Amino acid sequence: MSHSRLRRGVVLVSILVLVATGCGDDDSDDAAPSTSSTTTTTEATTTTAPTTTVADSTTTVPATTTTTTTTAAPSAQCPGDGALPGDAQYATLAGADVDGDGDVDTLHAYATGDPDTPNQWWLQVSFAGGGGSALAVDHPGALLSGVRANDGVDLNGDGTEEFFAKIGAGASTTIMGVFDVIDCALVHVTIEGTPSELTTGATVGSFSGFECLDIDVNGANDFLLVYSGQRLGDSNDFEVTAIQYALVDGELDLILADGLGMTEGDPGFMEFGGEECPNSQPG
Ligand SMILES: [Ca+2]
Ligand SMILES: [Ca+2]
Ligand SMILES: [Ca+2]
Repeated sequence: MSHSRLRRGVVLVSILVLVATGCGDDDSDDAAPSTSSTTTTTEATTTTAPTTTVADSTTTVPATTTTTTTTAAPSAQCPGDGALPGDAQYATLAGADVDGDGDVDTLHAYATGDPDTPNQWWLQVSFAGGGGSALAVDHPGALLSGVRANDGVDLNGDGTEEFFAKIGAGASTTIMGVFDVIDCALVHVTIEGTPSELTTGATVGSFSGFECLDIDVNGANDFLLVYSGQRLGDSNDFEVTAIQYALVDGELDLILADGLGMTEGDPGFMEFGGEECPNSQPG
């Protein structure tokens, strides 16, 4: 008896189990998937702002500044270097229109050699139109007295200026040279083939100097008059020599030489019809 109940019980239990499991299967089919689709829609907040690069119209380069002037540099008027050398000492400055073009050209006097003990003096012209020419001054007195150029003067009325320069000195006299420019070259004007050395000054027993002569009185110099006098003994008489020169092509050509005795204090003493040349005296 107890077995049948037990069996029945088992059957019931199994049925219940079957029912239970059957219902479980059905429920599992109906169960909706709880996985909610969390599709995180990424918002397009990263909208890159349009960088409107507006061209600044104020920075427009004017076209006129782009004209590249490629004009070639004008050639120098003369060859040579018109600049002072780097080792120039005691340099001084003057001016003369050596080519007569209306522009004043620059004159330099300077020394070279060891600092403070130069062994060579120079004269130099720097042309206003470019280029230059230098000339060594070899007068033995130059190293003691120094060299200095004066401003220009037209000695022969041809429209170009020559110039005097101090090239030496004695106890009571100064030695002046005459200088000219020929074909872009600075030259020491010669007298009978030797560089001109005009003495100016006076002692008790002598005097010397030079003047410019404008024979036809037209305002243009014609001749250079070089004079000197030596006292005759203890008298007041001087033996005077006066020589007229004409400047031609870098040479002072002899025109007239006079020797005449004059007495100090007499009318005409130290007067030879000319006038002191402009820019002729040692500065
Ligand atoms: Ca000139
Ligand atoms: Ca001249
Ligand atoms: Ca004249």
